[in-house]
Amino acid sequence: MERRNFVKLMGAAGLAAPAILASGRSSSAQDKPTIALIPGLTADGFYVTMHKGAQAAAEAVGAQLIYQGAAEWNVSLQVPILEAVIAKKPAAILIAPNDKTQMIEPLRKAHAAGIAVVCVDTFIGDGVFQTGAGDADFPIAYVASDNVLGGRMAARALAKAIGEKGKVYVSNVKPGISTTDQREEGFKLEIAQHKDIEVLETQFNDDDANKAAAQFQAVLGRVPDLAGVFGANLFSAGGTANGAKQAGVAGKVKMAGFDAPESIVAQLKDGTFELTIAQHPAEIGYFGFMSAFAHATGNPVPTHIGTGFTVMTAANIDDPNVNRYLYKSE
Ligand code: T6T
Repeated sequence: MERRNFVKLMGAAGLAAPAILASGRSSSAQDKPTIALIPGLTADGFYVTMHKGAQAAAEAVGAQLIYQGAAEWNVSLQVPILEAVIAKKPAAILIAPNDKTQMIEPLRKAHAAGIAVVCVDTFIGDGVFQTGAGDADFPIAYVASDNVLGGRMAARALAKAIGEKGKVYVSNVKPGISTTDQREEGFKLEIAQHKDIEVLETQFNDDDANKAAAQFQAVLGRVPDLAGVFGANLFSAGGTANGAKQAGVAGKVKMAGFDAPESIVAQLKDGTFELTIAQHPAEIGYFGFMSAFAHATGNPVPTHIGTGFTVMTAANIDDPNVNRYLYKSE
């Protein structure tokens, strides 16, 4: 690392002789970059937990974090928030874009204003950045779970739970969201290896758990021998589980979930879910913030950081090494 960058990083991190830097300038809070985090939406334990990870990183290096988001998953609500954040001129913006195509132009404005963009959780374009190819490769990094793999993991578990045969469907948010598109892709790629399982048409719920519940009941009405469902995110899984409970088939129609709100504990124990795939949103927030901070202090960063999963089942949910990955609700 160049000495100039090292001194900057150490100064910003509060690790160097704090009062006076080599230049004689005093180190103060104003020297430290301000970094913003814009979640996919605020009312979601996944992003509440990501915020905590980003806050921990900000405190570790003594930098400022701005957190601002919309209450719903909706591009037309996320764009004005992005614009308001750009006006504050942070050094970098971490964002979970609500749509992989529609958020490209709004984010290009941040890039044009000299603000580094880091995609966390969801991406724009194809999620491969800094290659010089395509029109959406300007973000400096993408920090997220491997969502295709997550979909495959859910498919394998669901296939086993239904005895390798029968009809299943995916309850999903809406097309155009990188994460949930990739989960569905991974799910279908894996199920294609299980010849006696039929995947029915995907049900899109707009991130509305009530809609996911109603859709479950409508599908069950048409397909009484429905064997299983993959709920591709927190609201899809939670809503579908409620639908199954109301229809009296919780535990009979097998369910694989994605995400880990606190309510999942009881639903694993009572058999509503076979498993859920917990992401590690605090890691995403922490490493997203650190990537932005490193860049803002003149240091190179990897263009992609993959974070992990924890598979939660009734058998392991009481293990503290597992339930520490439950999402925080506030
Ligand atoms: O599954 C997460 C996130 O990864 C996805 O992009 C959107 O939905 C969640 O926030 C859960 O509600």
